[in-house]
Order: sequence, then structure tokens, then C-alpha cells
Amino acid sequence: TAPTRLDAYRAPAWRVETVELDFELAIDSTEVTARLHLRRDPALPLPLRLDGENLELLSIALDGATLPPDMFRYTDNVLEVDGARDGSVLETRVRLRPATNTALEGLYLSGSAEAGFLLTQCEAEGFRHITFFPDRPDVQARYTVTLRADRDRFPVLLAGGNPDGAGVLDDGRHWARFVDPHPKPSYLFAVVAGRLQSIERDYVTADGRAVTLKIWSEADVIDRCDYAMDALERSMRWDEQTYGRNYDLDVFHVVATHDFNMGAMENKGLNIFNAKYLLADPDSSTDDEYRHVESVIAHEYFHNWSGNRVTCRDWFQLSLKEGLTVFREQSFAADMNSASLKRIEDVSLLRRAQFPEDAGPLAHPVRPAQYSEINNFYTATVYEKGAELVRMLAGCLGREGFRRGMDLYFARNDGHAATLEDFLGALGEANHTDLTPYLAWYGQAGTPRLQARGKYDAAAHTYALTLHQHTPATSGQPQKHALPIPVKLALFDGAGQMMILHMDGQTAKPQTECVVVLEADEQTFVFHDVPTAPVPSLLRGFSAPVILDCDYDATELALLLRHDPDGFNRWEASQQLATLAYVELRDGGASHALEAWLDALSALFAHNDIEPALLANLLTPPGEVEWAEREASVDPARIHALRQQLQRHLAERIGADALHQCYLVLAAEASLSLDAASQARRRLKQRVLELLCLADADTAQPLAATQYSSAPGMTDRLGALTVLLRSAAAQAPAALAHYRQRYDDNALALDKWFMAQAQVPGETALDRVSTLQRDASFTLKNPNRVQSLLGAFVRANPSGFHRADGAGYRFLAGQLVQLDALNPQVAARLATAFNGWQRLEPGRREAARTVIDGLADRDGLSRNLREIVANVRK
Ligand code: HT7
Ligand code: ZN
Repeated sequence: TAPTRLDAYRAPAWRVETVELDFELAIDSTEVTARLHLRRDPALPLPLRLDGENLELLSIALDGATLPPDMFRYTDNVLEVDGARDGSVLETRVRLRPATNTALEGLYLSGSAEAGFLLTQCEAEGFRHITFFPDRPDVQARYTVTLRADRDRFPVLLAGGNPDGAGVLDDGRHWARFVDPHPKPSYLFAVVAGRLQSIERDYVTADGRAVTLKIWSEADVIDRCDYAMDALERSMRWDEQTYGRNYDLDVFHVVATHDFNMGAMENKGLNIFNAKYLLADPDSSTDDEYRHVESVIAHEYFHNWSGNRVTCRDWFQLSLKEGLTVFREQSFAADMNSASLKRIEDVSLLRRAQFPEDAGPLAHPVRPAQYSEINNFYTATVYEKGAELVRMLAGCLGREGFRRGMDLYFARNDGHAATLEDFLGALGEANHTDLTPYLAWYGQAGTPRLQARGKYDAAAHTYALTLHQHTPATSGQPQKHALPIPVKLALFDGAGQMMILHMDGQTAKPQTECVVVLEADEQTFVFHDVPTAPVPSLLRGFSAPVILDCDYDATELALLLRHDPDGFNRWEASQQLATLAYVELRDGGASHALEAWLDALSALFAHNDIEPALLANLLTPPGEVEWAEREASVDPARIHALRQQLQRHLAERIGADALHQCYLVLAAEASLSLDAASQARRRLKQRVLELLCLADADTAQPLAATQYSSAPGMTDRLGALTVLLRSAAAQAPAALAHYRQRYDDNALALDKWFMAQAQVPGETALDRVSTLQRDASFTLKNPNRVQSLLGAFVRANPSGFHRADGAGYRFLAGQLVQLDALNPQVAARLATAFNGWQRLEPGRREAARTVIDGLADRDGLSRNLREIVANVRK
């Protein structure tokens, strides 16, 4: 089928004003009756065409009369109906087979046929797997949903909207009805039915609405939902206080499932969560996982305004809701925890996940121009780069200006399906400024390279900073244009003090930080009254999603690393210095940067006056994926070895004794407390243990074994297990066996057991993963299990996956073929691990090419996997 194109968008000829849906629910066979009240656009004389996939049509009637067969056609996933007019009511009845739906799209079964429950997933185009409908986000309808089912098998019946009656039927069945007063697109529809338990909390919104918050899960995990409830309440208050947004129904349901293709789904009034992002308890969740639960709860809740009340006109506008909601979620997490640590985490993710996407054959703009399968475009580019673009806009407008703009955006587009132009238009208009130059960011793929060169004139006391931008060509976009790039900067003197800035033509009050915007290919910005040659601190807070190339020397970076008061930029200096040190090690020869990095970090470690989580981040060099991005001919095994060597130098420079002492102090305070300070100390303790293991494994391994067995919570337990595994400690097998037994009935904890082993670097990883893939607990039917073993191996273990003999690639291809037959969305996402194969060193490149060609030539692949394989091959 031909790809869908942004420039081919046409408004719908037919809309649905209201829809009544009746479900006769059962595991093997569910019947759905839909009554659509249709409106026709008189200006568009097109036939009534409804989407429908894998539907067994049982009956069809128009305006109360059964339709004869010659009045409708159901071919190629489209139902075309003759004779409909403005105001017509179309009634269809279809049969679904939830128990055999392994794709987890539409109506499906989570868990076993005996004990599991039914649920739906409709984004992006899943509603067409439930009934015939114009399944596009610009058709917004009011929904009334009636559920009927056996009372014992399905005691709980839920749909989005407010409850509107329930009762018992005389055949052991019961019913429940829900009315959603807010018109919504079909992708936000949801139903859940089964044996579930709940926890409940009353909430009163800032505008006085009493809301019942309910979190639902299967009985065995209901005691792990309390943290999510607290996080939900915090999110609701934050959105009221920060954006003036109130919740708008009488109930808000959240449901946990172990069978889900993504993280969570913001269905109106009935959010559905992958259990991984909802359940949390100290015994089985790490600190990172607690933070993820808080962020994902917030993200889905925030969608109620950025996505639901104001939705997307079409799927090309996906970042309108996702980029904006990620930005909102990031700001919330920054307010709840530490802003600079959050920024470090977000930028690291961008560099690890999005920069490689932008640099390879899968590169696409934040607003893509075309797609074959929309599910393939839920990418780091749409989400994470999209959030960076919103951050730039927010930065341009300032806190109050951005709020003014958001108020106008929500007011003007409430109840409508909007575009990115609507968004930038509202932000700009509310602030009497033109933001349309930033639209170019949404249409251009690739990460801009920003070159910065400074020139100090000692006689004139001026500093001229020349900025130049260049975006390399990406597939299908050979020509790139200059983008507006806001660069936040400061100048430091030789003693590490920030200078007062005086810029050309600027009369504002004295300041030590400013933003210059590069609007052309090249511009020079001149600062006056600069007493000595400065060290510039550029792109502070990562003010634009670009790759900065500044010809810093090691001394300058070390100065920023020691003195920059901004935690993020301090970390950034440490990353750049570590990268210079890596290049020195790689190329042999001088070791100025290495020495500067080791001196700076060992001094910071010794002074012990820095926030522990930041210190842990400073002591961590960039990851292997990031360094692979710099190489023209990538050898992942060599990158891994060099990174290990660099860290060993660091551990030795700090000294095994100092590391040991620091570890003992931190270990003495081991607690379960979740407050930021306790989390920070656990993080530093883990980093110190890892470094100690490089400097003196004989000392570190027994400490890790003790930490494993006496750990009060999962952060310490998993951290210790990881150190034992990665250093091939004699104690590792016993710890692994113990973990397996202890968490045998805890799916999420068992996922981490698979993951920890899949991530152990080196050539032997594949044998381990192959063995685990045959473990009785492994199944391709569960996306979390697939991610924890196969996803962790292909994405987070470069030296293991990219085995020199290509066996990793052949293994992945074999798994993809099997997985694709069960769950195309998950298969396609896993296949993106081939991204970047063109830059591998020649031996691996040829091995990867052969495997990818073999996949591309295969018949019977899903549209999802076929599109990724075809694109990655380019
Ligand atoms: N908006 C949600 C996206 C999502 C999804 C997309 C495709 C297939 C399955 C899916 N499950 C959830 C999640 C979010 O960004 O909030
Ligand atoms: Zn989202």
C-alpha cells in the first residue's frame, strides 16, 4: 500500500457526532454493536468509508433497515456504504476474538484465559480492530458505552467517561454504562473487564470538582499501587498550579497490565499502564524505577489537556501532543526532584536514543512527511527531540510568556484537533512575537552541528564569538537550511569567575548569562569590556538540541568542570573532557586531556563537597553508544575496551583505598528511604563500587556479595548483582540463582534478572542470551520479557550484540521473524537495533548487510517490520 503523506491531508467528509457502543464481552468471542450518528460535510460529496480491520461483520443496518449486500462493500480494511445522508444512523454488529489477539492492539486478553482480563489499546489505529469507524483523530465524537458480561468472570466493567448506571441481568450476567461528555477521537477509547482490585482516593480539583481516583490491578500486586496514587495526586496539583489545568470528569481510572506494547496510554478517564510503570515497592523496584513511575503517571495525566482536550489533526502532528507532554513531564520531574540532575538524565537519553536516529537511515523530522505504518513513528525524535523544540520555544518566551501562550493555545483549541502551526501561532500571538521560524525545526531531520570559535582582542578588550551551523544531509533530505539556534552562554575568567557581559547594542542590566540566537549559517557576536581572555560556557542547560563543536583545550574544560556553578554544564564539561581523553587513548600519543580529567575528578572526589548524585554523574564518562556516534568506522568491542581502560585509569588515580573508604561510609547508612538525598547516596555508592571493582576486584567482589545478601531494597540488590556479573565474580552464580528463586513469582523483578545478564558486555553475551531465550520463563508473547532480554541485548550491549562474526545479527533476525508473527509493533521496534550498521567497520558491516538483505527479501513480514527493514537498509 502507498504511504500516507502529510501533504495529502483532507478534512473528513463524514463525521460522527455521537456513538453508542454495546459490548457482549467474553474471552473467545466478543460482539460489538455500534450505532454511529453521522454528519456529512455538504462541500465534500464523497462516499461513506469506514476503517475496519480483522472484523467479522455480523449485521449492518442504515436508518433502522438492514442493508442489502449490494449496498455495502468490505474490502482492503475499508467498509464502503451506499445511501447514507447527513443525520443517518449506521448500525453494525461485529465479532472479535480477543483470546487470540497476540498483537495487543484492539481488544485483547492480558494473562491467561482462566484468570486474565480483557482490555483495549486503540492508539494509533487500534479502534478499527474493534468496530467500523472513521478511525482518524480529527473525527471527535461523544461516546456512550454499555458493557455486558458474565458477572463471575468479569466482576469489574470499566469504560472511559462518567458512570451512568449498572445492573444485574437474569442470566448470571451484569451490565454497566458509561457516558463521556467530552467529544474525543477514537484512539482515546478504552474498555477494561475482569477480576481486578482497586485502591481509591478522593480528590477535589482547584475549580471545586470532586473526583474519585482509582487504581486497578490484579489482586497479587494491588499492594504495589500506592506510590502511583501519590504521584497521580502530585501531578494533578502541579498541572493546576503550573498551567491552570483542572481534571474534567467525576472519575479517573488507572489500570495496570503486564501485557502492553508501550509504556502507558492516556485513554480519556481510563489510563492503561504497563505494570512496569505503575507498580513500585522497595523490595522489587529500583530508585530509577520509582522515578519512572512518577514521570509516566504524570505524562499520561498531563495528556488530558495536551492530547485529549486539544488533540492532533492527523498523526503527522503526533509531536504536538507527545513533544509537549514530554516537556511538561520533564518540567514536573525537575520541580519534584533536582532540576540539573533531571536535565542530565534527559540530555543523556537524547544523545543515546535520538542522536543515533537522526544520524542514520531512520532519520525523520519531528513532523515526518510520510509513513507506511504510523506505529513506527513513536520515536525518540517525535518524543524527545519534540520536547527539546518545546523547551526552546519556552526559553524564547520566558516562564510567564510561555504560560500566556499555553493559556491561549488551550483556550483556542479546546475540543479541537490542532496542528503544530496552531501551537506556534498561539504561543507567538500571546506574546506578540513571530515564532514561525522555529517551524523549520519540525520539518528538517538531522542534528545540527554548531561550531563555535572565539577570538579575544587583548588591546580592544573584546571577545568575538563566531557561531556557524551545518546539518549533514539525511536520507531524502539532501539540502538543509539554517535553523534558529538559541545559545545560552557565560564567560569565565581564569580564576573561574563568571564575567559581566556587555554585548553590542545591549543596554539591559548587567548580567553574567545571556542568550544569543544564531539565525543564519554564520554570525559573530561581540562582547565588550572583557578584561582577560575568557573561557566560554556555551549552550548552557543544553539550550538547543545540537552537537557543539568548540575548540576547547583540556585546561579550559577542567576549569569549567571545577567552577561552573550550573550542575548541568559542569557535567557537560566533564563529558567533553572525558571524550578528549578517550580520543587520546584511541589515537595514542599525548595524554593532556586524560591527565586533566583524572586530576579534576580525583580532586573533586577528595574534597567531598559536591552533591553525591552529581558526583556520581561526573565520575561516569559518556556511554559506548555516544562514542560510537563520533566514529567513522565503528568497532564496538574496541570502544568498550577503551572505555573500560579510561575508567580503570580513573579508579586507580582516585585510589582503591579512597574508593574503599568512601564505599564503607556510604554502605554504613544503607536505608530504604526514597528521599532525594538517600537516592543520591545510593547512586554514588554504586558508582564507587563499580570503580573499586576496576581498581581492586579482590576487595570489591566480597563487598558486592555482602551488599547483595544484605540489601534493604532493589537498588542495592540489583546494583550488587550487576557488579558481580560484570566482573565475572566467583560469587555471581550463587547470587543469580538466589535472585531467580526469590523473585520467581514477580514478573517485573524477573525481567531485571534477564536484563542484568543480557547486558554483560563481550563476545560471550550471545551464548548467555541464547540460553536464556530457551528458559522456561522466557516468552515472545510478553513485550516486557522481550525487551528485558532481547531489547537489553541489542540496544544496551553493543560489544555483545555486534559480535565480530555477525552471530548477533543472525540471532536477532531469527527472533524478529518469530516475533513478527505474534506482535508486529514490538518486532519493528526491536529491528531498529540495526540502525547505524552502515558505519560499522567493514567486517561487521558486511555481516549486517547480509542479514538485513535476507530479512528484506522475506515474504510475509508485517507492514511494521517491513517498513523498518526497508528504511534501515537505505
Ligand atoms: N500515547 C501513548 C502511545 C501509545 C501507543 C502507541 C502505539 C501503540 C501502542 C501504544 N500504547 C501507547 C503513550 C504516550 O506517549 O503517552
Ligand atoms: Zn505521550
